[in-house]
Parts: sequence; C-alpha cells; structure tokens
Amino acid sequence: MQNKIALEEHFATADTIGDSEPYFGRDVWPTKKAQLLDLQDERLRRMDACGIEVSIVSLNSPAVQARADAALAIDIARRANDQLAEQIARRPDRFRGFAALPLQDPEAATLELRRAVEELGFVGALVNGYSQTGSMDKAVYYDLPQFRPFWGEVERLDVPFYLHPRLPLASQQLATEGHPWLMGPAWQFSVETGTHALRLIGSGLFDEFPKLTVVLGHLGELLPFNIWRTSHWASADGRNPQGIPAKKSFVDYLRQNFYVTTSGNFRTLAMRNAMEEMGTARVLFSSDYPFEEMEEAATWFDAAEIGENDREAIGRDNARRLFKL
Ligand code: GRE
Ligand code: ZN
Repeated sequence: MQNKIALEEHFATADTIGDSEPYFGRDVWPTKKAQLLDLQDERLRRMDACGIEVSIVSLNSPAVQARADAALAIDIARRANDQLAEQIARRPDRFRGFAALPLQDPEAATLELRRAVEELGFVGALVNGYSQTGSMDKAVYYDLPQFRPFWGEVERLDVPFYLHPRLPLASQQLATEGHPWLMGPAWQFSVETGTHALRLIGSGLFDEFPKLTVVLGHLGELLPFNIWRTSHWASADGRNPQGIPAKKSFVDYLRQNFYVTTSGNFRTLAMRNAMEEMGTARVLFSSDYPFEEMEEAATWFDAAEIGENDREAIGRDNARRLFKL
C-alpha cells in the first residue's frame, strides 16, 4: 500500500541518545544510533521503499520522563522539540511531530504542549509513561489530581496524547528478578503502559474530559485482549470492593477515548482482535522504527489478511482524520 502514515517513529537528540543504548548489542548499536539521529537520509529512503508518505516523529524512551530534575526535564524537552521542528521544516511533506513533555512539572508541560502545537505546528504529544520526579525512585502517574489542568489543555487543544512504554521503576521489578528477558519490549513495557492506561480510565479522567484521545502502541499494550475481564471486574455493580470513580464500562472508554497502533506488533490475529473490539476506525498503522525494521512492518501490513477498505483506513485514512492531515 502506498501513502501510508506511521506515527510511532522515533528519533533521539544528543541529550537522549544514550537512553536507547541498553536495548541493543554492542555490534548493532552504532547502526541503531545513526538511525535514531537521522531524519533526512536513511529514514526517508526507507519510507520511500516502504510506501510511508508521512512519519509522525517522537523522541526515544524514556528520555524526558527519566530526568528527575524538573528544570533539566524542561530544558531537554524544549530543545528536543525545537530540533524536531527544524527537521520537519526541511521536509514538511514527509514529517510531522509529537511533542516531548516535562510532566515532572505539570504547568511547564502544559505550556510546552501549547507552544509545540500552536507555535511549532506539532500534531500531539508522545510521553514515555510515568515521570520520575524529585528522585529517581519517585514515579508520578498522570491520573493524579495535579495533572487535571494539563489534561484540560490537551482536550482544549484537541490533540492526541500518545502514551508510550518505558520500564517500571527499578524498585518495582521483583516479578522479573532473575529473568531479565521479561524486561523491556518482551513483556514489561506492555504491562507498565497498559496499567497506566487503566489508571487513567479508572480515575474518571475521561468522564471529566470526554473528548480526550489517548493513543497506545503495540496493538494496545494487552488491553484489547483482556478488556472484557477488566471491564467485568472493575464494574461498579458490587464485584469491585474498592470502588472506582469511572462511570462507564471500561470497554466503552476503549472505544470512545483510545486509538491503538500496530507499532512493534506485526500480528494479523492481534490486529483483527483490536479492529473488532475497538472498531477499525481506531486502529492505526505504525512501525516503531528504528526499534523495529520499517520494512518488516510494511511488508506484513501490506499483505495482512484484512479487507482493502480496512487496509486503507488503518494505513492512512484514520490517521489523516485524527491528525487533520
Ligand atoms: C521503543 O519503542 O521506544 C523501544 C525502546 C526499546 C526497545 C524496543 C522499543 O525504547 O520498541
Ligand atoms: Zn516506540
């Protein structure tokens, strides 16, 4: 399929490139490092070869979210957004941007989002999970009350918020002790990010701001598969002894406030499950380059056993509508 739009596509700056090194062996790191730092050369050639017309580009992970010093987080986010805007300006026909946001300081993040959207022309934000704040062992999740004014601004600006994975805090990794292969993209990224998304839902965030849109990668970080069970046990009809503020069934929030992308999860059965649970209009093509091969994503998607109308919707038209491209 030609003219696809992809929206979990990463770059890095000099400040953040080191964050991605632990995910690669020493032999491949020089290649991946160069791919993360490049927008105009190899990336464009690959987009051409893969039928990707537009990439919506975002910073690598965890980057801004792992700078416990809020002033540093603010500075790195601003500089990354400025650098990305400069790169986009060279090829506005091929690139758009997601803002990195210093949510260590909710007010600064609100201002930076407004600047990124209104001055830099970005189409939303991509945030790498919880923010370490004050100390590296303190995590803040965005269902907390101090983030409500921030979410109000996201809704007012009418831009999607991409909740992207990062590792759980070091102190929270007991379940994987002795099994380091469970960390990162193999499992813990999805558990961490899916849990964060459920916190947002359960907190009543989408009842307060019903027009909010959150995007999840990797075909929904396990949520679409488990949504009936989560909905069932989280419902307020007496099964949930804790009680939760959310007013509707969780499956309704998934269908009304969430989109999922195919980033780094090239499995037709899982995509079809997400299409049926959420509606095809809420599924979007992405690759997760350079953490995944753009060619593998495109080759899989272009041949996946779905109808041609659905392919056009997921590959391009849903994103065009969501991001007003
Ligand atoms: C990502 O998408 O950001 C990512 C990483 C590390 C490994 C895999 C991956 O940051 O998809
Ligand atoms: Zn990613």
